[in-house]
Amino acid sequence: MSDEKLNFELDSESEYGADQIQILEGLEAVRKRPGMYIGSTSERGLHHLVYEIVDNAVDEALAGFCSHIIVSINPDNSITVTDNGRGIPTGINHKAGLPAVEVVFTVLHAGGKFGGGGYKVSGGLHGVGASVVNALSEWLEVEISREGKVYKQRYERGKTMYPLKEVGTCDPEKTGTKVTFFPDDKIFETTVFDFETLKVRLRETAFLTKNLKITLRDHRDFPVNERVFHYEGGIKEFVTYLNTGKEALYPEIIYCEGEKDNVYVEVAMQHNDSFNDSSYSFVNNIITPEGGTHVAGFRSAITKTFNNYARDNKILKDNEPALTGDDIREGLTAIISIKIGEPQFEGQTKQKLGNSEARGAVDNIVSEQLTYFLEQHPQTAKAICEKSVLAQRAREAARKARDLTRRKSALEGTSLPGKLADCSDKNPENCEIFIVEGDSAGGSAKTARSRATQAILPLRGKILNVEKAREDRIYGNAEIKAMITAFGTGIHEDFDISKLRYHKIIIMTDADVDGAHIATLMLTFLYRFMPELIRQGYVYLAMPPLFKIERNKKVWYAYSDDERDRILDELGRDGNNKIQRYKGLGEMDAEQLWETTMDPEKRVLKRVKMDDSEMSEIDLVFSTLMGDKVEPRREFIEENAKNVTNLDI
Ligand code: 28G
Repeated sequence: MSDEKLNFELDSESEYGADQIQILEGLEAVRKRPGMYIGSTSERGLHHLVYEIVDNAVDEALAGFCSHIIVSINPDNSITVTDNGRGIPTGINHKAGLPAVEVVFTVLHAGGKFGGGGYKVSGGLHGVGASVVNALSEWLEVEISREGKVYKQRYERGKTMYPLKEVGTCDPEKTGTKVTFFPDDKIFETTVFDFETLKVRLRETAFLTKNLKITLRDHRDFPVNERVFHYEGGIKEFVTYLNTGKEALYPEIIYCEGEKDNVYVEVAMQHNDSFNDSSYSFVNNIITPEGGTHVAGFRSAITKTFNNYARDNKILKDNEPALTGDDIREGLTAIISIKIGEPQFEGQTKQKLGNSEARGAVDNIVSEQLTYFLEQHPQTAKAICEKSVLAQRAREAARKARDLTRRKSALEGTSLPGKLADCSDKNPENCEIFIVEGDSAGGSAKTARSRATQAILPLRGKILNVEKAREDRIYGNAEIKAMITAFGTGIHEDFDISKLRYHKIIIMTDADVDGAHIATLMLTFLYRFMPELIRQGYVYLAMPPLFKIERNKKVWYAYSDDERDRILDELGRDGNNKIQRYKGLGEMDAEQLWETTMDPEKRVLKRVKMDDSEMSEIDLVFSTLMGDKVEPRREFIEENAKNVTNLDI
């Protein structure tokens, strides 16, 4: 990062006053270009402020000194984070000539990777920490309990308001840090925190840090909304959680743990009866959707170990081909979590772990401990190997089916599906495709569309639930094939985003329960086969209106009950209003469909968003909603009924 010069470590020679100036310049740089430090100033960036502060408390937990973190959303939308760690040191740091705590909050990059004995193993998006949060807060207050005393300091937009002061005494046994901050509305697009967003991320953090208790409280609600996350089993419980709603193939969670070459490795896994690979990897508690050397080490270990076991125990005959990684990972839920002192990230997006010692460490630890586990649990070992052999055969059948469709499309001379009404513009950036439920709505949409930039793909009836089908059946499904060929990107390993033919993929279904179900089936398909489309924000839901209101030959459309009521209040609630409730897209003629749902100038689109930190949760949502088990689905819907955002993702 370009602000290296602001790191006081490099400036130990300079005098007190010069440091002060540098500090202000440092935090000013953060305020000038906040995106560089927290990714964005959107809702996502806002929530990152909380994670940065919580991560510091998690570091204190990983160092073995903190067992409980409380995160409170206050009535004014400020956030308070409390930990029961040692308390940030208050003594003067001689390099900076300031109390250590003031250094932590006002010097960019302070509390770096190797400060204060233990190394920083958790760490936020860019590992920048508390000073960035301080710079981007209208005000921030820190209170420290240490050695029987309570200390306090306040900052406004990063500027220290008064020297660290003693504000009271406390039981010397009681130590810890409390930070309250109020995000600056001059910086952020929104300063309203979302309970669900924090909930998902804090639950994940608790799973990844066994024995750490994290409490989340929302004081904007009465009574206070509280969730407590505390998992003695850590990532083992994470796997159990992700497998809710699926049938486990065997009772145990396979668990491997160890340290090699300064890489601390933890892996937990269990197979289920689905066909998906639900594996998630983390480096220093941060999810790595693009994987890297740690994931490579894991895959190499399980492929080797299961093949050896299957051969040694004659589950795989000498003349049969080896199981592939894909075969073994069918229906696998796994968490791969490593902690490493200096993670190096590579690739185009700098998100792929590059440290070669991580590959060796994970491979070694998993190979050794998994081999031992399989010897100790022959029934489970057999169940996994047999499932993998079935997967191998199905994959062979799928390959044949795929080859067949490739040849067939080559014969027909075009790869585009017949039902697709394509647009004429060939620049994907200008183009959008509407995936429309039902032939009649599809017909209206074809008439209504703007031919240059809008393509229509009508789908007949319900699409296949990919959560319950194996690859060979999926490739045989006409609706799914049509979507794959229309998008142009290919799927799985062949997926290439640069070949995407439309930069908006718009799912258009009826605004009722069936429509929502069909939209969920489509999203499930997209998430499992082309998650990158969702991650990069190309997928949208069309929002058809729920009501048409007519009065004196004038027309209004309402997209929710509230909006209908507001319009009626404004018009006056007398006998002159004609209200029509739309039951389906089919009830609108082409002109109405254009005006209400397709016209880029007037329509409402909802972008399907997926934050990296929500990936495992989204996996759970799909498998629970689309899976076989009724009870977890009912519980899930009950828990999330008040929270629509989670259901329509
Ligand atoms: C509540 C919200 C966020 C934290 C600690 C504890 C220590 C610490 C934090 O040290 C490194 C070392 C001295 C400057 C370390 C306490 C060693 C001994 C700590 C937090 C850099 C920082 N005693 N608890 N930092 N120092 N909790 N919670 O931030 O020189 S940060």
